[in-house]
Amino acid sequence: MADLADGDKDRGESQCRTAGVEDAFDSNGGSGYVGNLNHIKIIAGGTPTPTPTPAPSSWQTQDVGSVGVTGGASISNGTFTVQGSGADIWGAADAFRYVYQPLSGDGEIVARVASVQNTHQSAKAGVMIRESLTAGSRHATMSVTPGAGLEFLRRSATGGTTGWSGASGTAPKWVKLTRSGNSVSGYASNDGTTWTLIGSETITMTSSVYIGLAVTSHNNTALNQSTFDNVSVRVGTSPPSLLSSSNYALGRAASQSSIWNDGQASRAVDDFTSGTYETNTITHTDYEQSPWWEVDLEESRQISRVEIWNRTDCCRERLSNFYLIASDTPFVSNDLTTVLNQPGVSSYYFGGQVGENVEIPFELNARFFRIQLAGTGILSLAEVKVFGN
Ligand SMILES: [Ca+2]
Repeated sequence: MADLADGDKDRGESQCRTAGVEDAFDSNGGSGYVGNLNHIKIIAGGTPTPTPTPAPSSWQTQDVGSVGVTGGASISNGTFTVQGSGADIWGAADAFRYVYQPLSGDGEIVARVASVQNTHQSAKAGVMIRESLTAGSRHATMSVTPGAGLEFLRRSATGGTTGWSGASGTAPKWVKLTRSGNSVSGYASNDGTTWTLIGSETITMTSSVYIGLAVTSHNNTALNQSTFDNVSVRVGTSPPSLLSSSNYALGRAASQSSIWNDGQASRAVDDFTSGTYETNTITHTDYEQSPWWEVDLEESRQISRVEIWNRTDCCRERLSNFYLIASDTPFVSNDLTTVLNQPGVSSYYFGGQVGENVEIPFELNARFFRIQLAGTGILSLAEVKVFGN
């Protein structure tokens, strides 16, 4: 277990961090990549490397408002453990522990609140989008309490009162916040797939905000220790129908060895599985030696299977005899043999031809996924979906 990067640079806690991973942190706001910590000990099929590529965002943590006890946070195997004091997230000023990263513009955070310690029936563990790190900041929070149900909380004016929408429920519970323009919505779910809207509010925050996890004990003399898993942050706008998907590849940055006839790589992560090329949702490379397509999940994920959807209006045979390749570090070459021999790379060879689609069991932790033909040809993919458990 390792401490999260601490947003309070003055406290000098770096000596407490687990030996061997402190290089992963940069409390000066530079190249931290806490979200990639799993990577250090879980790499399938090769030699673990201690120097992973930095993820695009890093987590930081600090107390917000007048807390009675200094809080903390850590991450282990994808589980965030957050300790927070504070009277509440309520009224005109909040007091809690925040684990956050910057967000510019639209975005979304999803987490499963695995447990909420019962320091008070109205203690809170949830996801938060917040304009600033001051106590009276505008914010929206979707939280789970030990005895007061699920709460969508929001403060629309700096230093103003807190609005509330509620529903029944206890941990474990999935929670989600989406920001689209000035609209912020809070959702809850039992399974991370089917979501119920708890509340929505127009909150005019600056474009640059913070997005993350919040815990308050509702007892300012105690720390509340609560846990979260399945934490993910999406930056940018996606149609609501896409937001509840557990497909880690959806909307992520994709690339390929070449592009023919507007068959760009992003078409394989647009959630549309149509096999008809004219629907503009299928990729297409040139005819070339071992063409490839790949996607960056933005952080290392625990993966259980990959679904690959084929073009079906013609040319099904093109998607045959290929490798599915995974890595925690970027692929270094166009050359298939070089990539298969890259340290830390795992691969699955699919001999034969894909019909409409194929599901490949692929249990490992990885961030980058590539599909590469073994021979010369054209690579076309209708869709690629990467799922966890
Ligand atoms: Ca598609």
